[in-house]
Amino acid sequence: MDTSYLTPDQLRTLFSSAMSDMYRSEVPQYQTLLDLVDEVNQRVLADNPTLKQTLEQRGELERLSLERHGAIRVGRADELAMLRRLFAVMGMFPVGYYDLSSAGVPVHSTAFRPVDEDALQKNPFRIFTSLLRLELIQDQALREQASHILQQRDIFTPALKQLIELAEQQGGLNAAQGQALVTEALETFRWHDTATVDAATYQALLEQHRLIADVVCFRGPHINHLTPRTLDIDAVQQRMPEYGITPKAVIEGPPRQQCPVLLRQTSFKALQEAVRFTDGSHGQHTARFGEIEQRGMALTLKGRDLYDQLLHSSLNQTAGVDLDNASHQQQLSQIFKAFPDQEDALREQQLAYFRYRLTDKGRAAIPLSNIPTLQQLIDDGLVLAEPIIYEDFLPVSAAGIFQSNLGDDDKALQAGQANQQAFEAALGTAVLDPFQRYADLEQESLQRTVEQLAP
Ligand code: OOG
Ligand code: NI
Repeated sequence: MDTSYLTPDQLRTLFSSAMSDMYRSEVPQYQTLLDLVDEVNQRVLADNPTLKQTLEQRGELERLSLERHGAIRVGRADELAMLRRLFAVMGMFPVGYYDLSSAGVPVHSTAFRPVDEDALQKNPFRIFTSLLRLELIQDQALREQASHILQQRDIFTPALKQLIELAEQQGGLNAAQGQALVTEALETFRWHDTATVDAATYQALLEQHRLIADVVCFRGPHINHLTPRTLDIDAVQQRMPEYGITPKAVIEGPPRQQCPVLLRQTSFKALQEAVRFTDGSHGQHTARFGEIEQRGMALTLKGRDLYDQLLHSSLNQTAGVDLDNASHQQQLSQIFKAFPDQEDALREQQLAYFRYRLTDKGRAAIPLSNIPTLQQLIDDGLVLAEPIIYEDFLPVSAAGIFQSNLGDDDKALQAGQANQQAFEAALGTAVLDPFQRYADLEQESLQRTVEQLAP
């Protein structure tokens, strides 16, 4: 018997590529999006030899076309808890709490993702995972009905649950078991074109909120999008129509900057797909789409506060106005003039996180008996500060992605309250604090660098 275990990174890579294959065949337009992203990425690389070289050195070139994240929505606490166990086997852990109810979307969420730098480097695949908040359904009878429907289903195959337990007991899975885990996991995330309810029930839930119908009326939490990385999100947004793809109205997140920060995202609008109800009637369901992302620097709490403040003043200025993307970006750029756009300034004002390392000159200077200030080390060219990439999500952007894919006619539910405690109780553990992760990374790199200089 094979007793050598696959690493969680290997399992995650098997999983993400199997999900990608499945989604491409389920949603052909997603393949079209991948083709467009690839064309734009190749053009950016051809125009930017320095960027190409940097990506090559970091080993990122061959991973460029791999998906960076996907998203699912579940309806029950125990479903979320089992997902936590499944994703842990693949080296993905819950980071961050996202309250979408403040934007009228009746879910709260976390991102299951690799945490260590090394694991992120190998494969950063994440799953943005939302839990429906049934308590936000006002109609009591409908709330109870939704809960009852959800109780009837089991989104995990018996074999999957056994393999998760086996992995936990053994501390890993061999190649055959790992392959089986991935195959079984796909059963959870695949699309079902038959609903578990009749057309009238579907309609009633849809009218409460489209998301509720999406979560409650199907046998499983179909993957609702996958998201590759683009090197030029503005170009992809602009060119989608050429490829017969309808983009959402605006790119979410910060405007284009010299020093990109956080996360910019856009998607194509969810497709209308044929579904069959238990009464034999046919209908259409809108849930699945494709998305792209471009990541920048991770911001400190102070930087994030400034980002949130500027974003909200932009949202307030344009409330009730339907801006196209070009006008939106222009307006956003205007407001973001207040956001420093130089690495030095971002570092000196402690707005972003950095990773420190010795330069060649720094290594040649070892041992240094008198260690000057960090700024001096940087000014003298002994130490290099590189931005740390943001690996998480943004609640306002996520709400924008949700909303644009639920149909424009959708009413927001009454805004609810964040309830991280209830989410963590369902999950069975606390979520990790993303800010703490970046702060630790920065601190560790600084300490390592200084120790190297003065051994
Ligand atoms: C998740 C939407 C959020 C993102 O990238 O911010 C998201 C969903 O629609 O289920 O994926
Ligand atoms: Ni997404």
